[in-house]
Amino acid sequence: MLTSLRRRLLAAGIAGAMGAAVAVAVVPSGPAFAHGNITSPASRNYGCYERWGDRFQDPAMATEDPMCWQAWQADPNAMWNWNSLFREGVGGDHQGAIPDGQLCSAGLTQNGRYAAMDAVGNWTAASVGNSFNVRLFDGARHGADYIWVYVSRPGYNPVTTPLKWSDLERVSQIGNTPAAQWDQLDNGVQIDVPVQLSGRTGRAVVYTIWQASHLDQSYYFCSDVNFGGGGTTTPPTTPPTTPPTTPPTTPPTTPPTTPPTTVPTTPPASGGCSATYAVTGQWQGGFQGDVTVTAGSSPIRGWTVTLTYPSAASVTQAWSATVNVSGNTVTATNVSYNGSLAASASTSFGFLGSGTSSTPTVSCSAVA
Ligand SMILES: [Cu+2]
Repeated sequence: MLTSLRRRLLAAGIAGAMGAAVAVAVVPSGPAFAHGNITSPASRNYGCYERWGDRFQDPAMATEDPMCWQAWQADPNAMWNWNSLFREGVGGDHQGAIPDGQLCSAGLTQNGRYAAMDAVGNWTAASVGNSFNVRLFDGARHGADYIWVYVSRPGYNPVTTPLKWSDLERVSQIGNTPAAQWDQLDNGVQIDVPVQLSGRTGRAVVYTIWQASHLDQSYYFCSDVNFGGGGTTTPPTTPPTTPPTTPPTTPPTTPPTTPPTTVPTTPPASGGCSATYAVTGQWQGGFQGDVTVTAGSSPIRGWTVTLTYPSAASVTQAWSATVNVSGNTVTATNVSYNGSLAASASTSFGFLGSGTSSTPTVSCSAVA
């Protein structure tokens, strides 16, 4: 079941050195992954994720939203990892770190994953008035040392011209704001930065720098707007959905197209563990599976969950577990931080599969 989607994901490097081998290991790569984006007016990659994530291979996008189409073709990881458009160690010298023409990719950060955001053309633009809010969603609850909002100057045309620092004027900012002071959501926090302009019409780019209160981590976002385009910014209908903030890599999250299905395991051996499996998202060509692992009546020091599918399985990404695929079987073993569970305590892991989800049988074995 090596679908074209999987080949494309592989080509794009989403799963590292997975190759075409039958057995794969996807290991979380570090604790400092990043979590946030401008959800309104949506940044280029967040907007492409939000509008097309559940049908990213739909050729209608090529005509309806061509800049998103080119972005998905260039590297779908720019959308799946919509929350990781950042650089580290910039030391506040944003202009020194990011050359003109590369502002929207944060200077080709993450090995150029977001390069398509710099492409010049007719990006879908949000209609805004001269007063609007820039909404930053922070799924990791980093909070901000500061948030700077720039708007491109009158006369700059993003449809025809690469964006340079000299095109930008800083129009709003907030200072040190811990996450506790942001709006609290189930899956993170968000904050609105008000912008007040006058006399603006037509297209512009809103450029936001979020200096997260986490390491020296700076995020850079291009949002396309159309002033006077008939109203104020429409906030997203729902806050973005992300998995818990602990996964080092965040998978695509899309609304499930079918109700999640939960499969209980056969009763655990005494003192062992049990696991439940649920499909929490499904889209053309792939799905997200989440598994909850629960210790039995005594504490455990580690666990292995085995999912056996009716046909060959394919996993493109996983978090909070070390996942191996062999034929029809997906084997997931705890990582260092979630192996030890008190009696009856639970933890969870997740993964992205390619193809269509089918119902596996689930078993759990514990290290006592
Ligand atoms: Cu982060």
